[in-house]
Amino acid sequence: MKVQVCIVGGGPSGLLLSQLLHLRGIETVVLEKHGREHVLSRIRAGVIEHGFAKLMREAQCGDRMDREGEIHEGVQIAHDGVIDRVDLKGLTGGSSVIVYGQTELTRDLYEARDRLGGKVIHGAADVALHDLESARPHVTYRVGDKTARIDCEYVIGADGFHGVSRKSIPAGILREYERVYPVGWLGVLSRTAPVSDELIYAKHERGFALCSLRSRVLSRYYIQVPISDTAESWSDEAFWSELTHRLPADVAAGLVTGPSIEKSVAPLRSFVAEPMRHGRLFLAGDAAHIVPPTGARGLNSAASDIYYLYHAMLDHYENHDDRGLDDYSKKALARVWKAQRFSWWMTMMLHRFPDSIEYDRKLQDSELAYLFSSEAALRSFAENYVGLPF
Ligand code: RFL
Ligand code: PHB
Repeated sequence: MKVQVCIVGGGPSGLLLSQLLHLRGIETVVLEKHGREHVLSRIRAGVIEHGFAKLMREAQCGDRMDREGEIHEGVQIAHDGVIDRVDLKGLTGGSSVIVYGQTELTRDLYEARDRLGGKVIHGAADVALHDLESARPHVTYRVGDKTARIDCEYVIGADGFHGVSRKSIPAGILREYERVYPVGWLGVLSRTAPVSDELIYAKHERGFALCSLRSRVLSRYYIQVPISDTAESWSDEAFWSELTHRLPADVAAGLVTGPSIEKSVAPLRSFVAEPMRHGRLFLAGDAAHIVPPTGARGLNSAASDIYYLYHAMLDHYENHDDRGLDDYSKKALARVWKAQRFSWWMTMMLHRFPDSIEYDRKLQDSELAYLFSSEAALRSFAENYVGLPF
């Protein structure tokens, strides 16, 4: 098979780029290791920036998001028995975030790919990238016992943190920066009314907790757990009991509990790989960088990569101008590192780390005290949370 752009990974990054390029007449194929239902069963992000939402509309995938997504004009932080609110709208001159699940967004992208007859190959095993430093790279893969080859002009590595694309860049060229946190998030999805209209991030001496939602009848809650814990080691009852402990009493009193529909533990990690380009390979999204979920930046950072890459590809194919491709890594990384900083900062401020000393905990208190006593600090928080400009 011959195609202009071969995209490895059928998560949100890969699908969005494929859809955008297709609409401009640039041919793509997406190679996805898993089946569609598997991809759609991963419960992940819930908070979307307006820049990302705009890109979804440009990809003709925004209708359901605009109908069913909830606009959130503020977020709340519970600490020391009080709840403080960050007025995102007021502090940013009118901006906000959209609460719309990654599962739904990915479903919308798959349906859009179906409508246009986009090529997405599921169950692609043993994906390998070849001749990335030449003008004619190719990708090989296997489905069942059949192997196949795709000749292309560009390869996009959108295959997440555990994918093959980043590992195809020679070790002497790639630099990796990483911080692993000694805690995880246990997440529960339940068909219950959310405890609050707005997200509540809670700092507590027993550990961090987050109250989020997917709709008026679907809640998403998280609690910080030791990294060695598994979802199976937590019964629903134990989860609800621990969450109740970590929320202010008046919030906990309104908590509606119910059976978990999904329960999983996510490790907390900050990671950046540089550069994001090697020859004809361009990395995007979690393949190149990940953040702890505390600042809700992961998927949004993936979206900004796609924005830069999409425009760079358009300039190449429509205007024979390669400056966007040449600048991609530098431009994407500049924004990526800002999301890293914000996610790290929010994570450090709100979690209870097993190795923390009293001094660290006093600093956490003073971070919060400063945040809610300074309009400049609140404005900075809000500006980062709604998403820095692309
Ligand atoms: P994905 O979603 O990991 O998709 C990569 C796809 O590539 C496939 N793949 C391969 N395909 C072919 N060959 C191979 N060798 C392959 N290896 C892997 C995989 O099967 C998969 O389908 O990466 P992508 O598209 O870059 O998207 C990134 C986002 O998924 C991620 O950043 C977010 O989920 C992070 N995140 C959040 N981000 C936000 O912006 N806001 C949030 O509120 C938010 N909450 C979260 C989150 C992530 C979480 N977890 C579980 C890590 C909450 C959680 C709990
Ligand atoms: C979620 O709803 O899954 C969610 C929301 C905000 C975060 C992380 C996850 O910071």
